[in-house]
Amino acid sequence: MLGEIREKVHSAFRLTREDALKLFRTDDIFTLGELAAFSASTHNGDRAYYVRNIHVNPTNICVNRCRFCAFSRSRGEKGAFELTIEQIIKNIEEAMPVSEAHIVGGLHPDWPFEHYLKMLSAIRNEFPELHIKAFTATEVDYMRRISGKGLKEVLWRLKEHGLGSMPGGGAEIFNNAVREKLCPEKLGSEGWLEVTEAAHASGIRTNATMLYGHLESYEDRVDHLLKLRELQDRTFGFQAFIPLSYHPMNTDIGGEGASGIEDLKTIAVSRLMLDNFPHIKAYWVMLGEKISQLALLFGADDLDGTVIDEKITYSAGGVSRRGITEEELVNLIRASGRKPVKRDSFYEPARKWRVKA
Ligand code: V47
Repeated sequence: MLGEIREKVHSAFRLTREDALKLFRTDDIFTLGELAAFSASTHNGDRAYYVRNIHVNPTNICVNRCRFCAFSRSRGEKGAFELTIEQIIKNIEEAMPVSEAHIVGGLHPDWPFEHYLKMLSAIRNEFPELHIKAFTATEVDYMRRISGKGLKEVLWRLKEHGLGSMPGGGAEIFNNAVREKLCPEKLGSEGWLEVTEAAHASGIRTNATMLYGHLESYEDRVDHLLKLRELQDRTFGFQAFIPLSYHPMNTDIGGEGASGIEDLKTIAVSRLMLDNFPHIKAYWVMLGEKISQLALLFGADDLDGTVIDEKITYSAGGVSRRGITEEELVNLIRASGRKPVKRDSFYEPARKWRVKA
């Protein structure tokens, strides 16, 4: 049944919407995995990447109330927190040696644009060699609104103050009818794509995500992938795509979340459809270590990294540990038959780097 698709994959022909739907609907998970693994090998050989990183969530106070999010709080609500810049620096200091800080948080009602710039400058001054991957397209759009500045200027100022690249969050699912049910106040899909395209035009590389396993259909997932593929054809600014497996606990929409088979299928179809994306990431915090390891045989080539203290997944019932050692990541990768490569934030093999004395 997948014979025609196999031929296309082996001759590097672009897959269509119908192909993607067929792949999502197949029960032949082994053939799907084999095709995705073949595709991954054409992009990355037998390499599987990881990075020494820390995730920092500066605040969970957010003006939006996304119905899939168990992390956000209103100002003054029980469990609300906001880190000072000094606390952020201390958290990074304690995590050293890491080469990357991944920073995303809520849309704080009181922080001015200058606060984000100060945060970046302070981190850059303290850790000159650290790569700062910060702020989703949703946060950047919020900065544009609170500052009254143009998108280009916001991006330029972030870059000037130390932003190295942007993570892929906030994309959720692009179908606006589903998005309206999930996160009515959030930046719409056109806005997310606009900010991302502007970031690429400003020389800022980004990732892209897709939240799946909630109210969306296979058609919605395919549509999401096609929109990303189209944008990447124009900009080539995306580095990695990360399918995010929805965690239902403590959320308004509830539900069950995706099964392990759905997780593997989504990784595999993403690898096959996003032929212009260099990397597909299996984010172990959301998938769990075991499914992430299997994902390396289903088209993924990156496990993210040591992570340390991410709070978004844990708020929604994530059961993976709060961090993983480099040795454990290497062992997970080796046991899958892939070759572990410690990378920097642009997927170059990590070089030795110094911690400020
Ligand atoms: O945008 C929120 C998702 C995202 C839930 O770019 C949830 O390298 C599952 O984007 N269940 C933030 N997901 C995380 C993110 C990310 C993670 C790792 C690597 C990168 C990267 C980006 O988390 C949000 C949203 O889509 N999220 N709540 C939940 N209940």
